[in-house]
Amino acid sequence: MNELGNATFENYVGLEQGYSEMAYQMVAHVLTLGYAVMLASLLYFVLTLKQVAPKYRMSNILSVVVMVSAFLLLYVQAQNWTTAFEFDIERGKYYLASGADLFNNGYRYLNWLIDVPMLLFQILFVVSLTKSSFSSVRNQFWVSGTLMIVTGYIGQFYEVTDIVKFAIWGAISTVFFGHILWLMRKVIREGQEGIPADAKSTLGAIWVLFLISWMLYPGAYLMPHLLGINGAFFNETGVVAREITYTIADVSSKVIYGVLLGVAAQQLSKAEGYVYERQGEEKLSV
Ligand code: RET
Repeated sequence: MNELGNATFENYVGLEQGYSEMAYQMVAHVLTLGYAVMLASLLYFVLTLKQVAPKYRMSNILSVVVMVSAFLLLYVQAQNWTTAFEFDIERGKYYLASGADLFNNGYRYLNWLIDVPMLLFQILFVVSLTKSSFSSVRNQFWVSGTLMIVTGYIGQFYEVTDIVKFAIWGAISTVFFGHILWLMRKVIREGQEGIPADAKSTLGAIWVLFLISWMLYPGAYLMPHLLGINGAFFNETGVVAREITYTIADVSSKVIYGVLLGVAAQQLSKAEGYVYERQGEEKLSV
């Protein structure tokens, strides 16, 4: 078993058990869906830029940055899957291809390194902080976001070979994650003060979405051991479950989050007298 070294469990499954047609294709398809959604949403965020007052537009711009980086890295992640395994006609399943790169979710982690700070900064352009300082919150988001990902990235290499290191790096990462959740809740609470009811409830929905979608990532990290260490998920079902979880998490934490922030920004813009439908009409009425 040791010849795979620090490879992640997808490779061990591909070496010994192999992937059925259904499992292999489900992963290939869900990875493709992931990057297709990012490209489509890129257009959405560009086209809705002017629907909000100028001071809120940075939120859309950051969504555009997130979409471009996610599209590229998820595309490479999908290619990594299809080249790492090949169909063996004798055995009727997909096995680890010889001579190709092994599969690793690392492209995702690298994508988060860009996207996590962007997603965290993004909300700061929509809410108005009453007590906290913008630059202090921004720096804390950046430091904890980066450290959470780097420590998790190191940990995921040990998911098969050294469960203790896997757990320790995962635990360190979780400390930074806890800090991010605490800070985000504070930012949203402050942002809800003194704004119209509709924008307030949109921010409430953003908090719930944030909490659920970000929790899915540690769930995917733990996936091979979620039903016992090297247990009932250490197989193709666990691999499919991991990629589906990542894709749901990505679409929720990047796209739906960005759309909801845009809705909040529209509600705030309207309350401040910015009416998108009337843009250009002023010139006619003078
Ligand atoms: C890791 C390692 C195990 C422990 C924890 C993790 C948290 C990851 C998170 C990632 C969020 C990513 C997002 C990406 C969007 O582009 C690193 C899996 C707590 C919360 C939002």
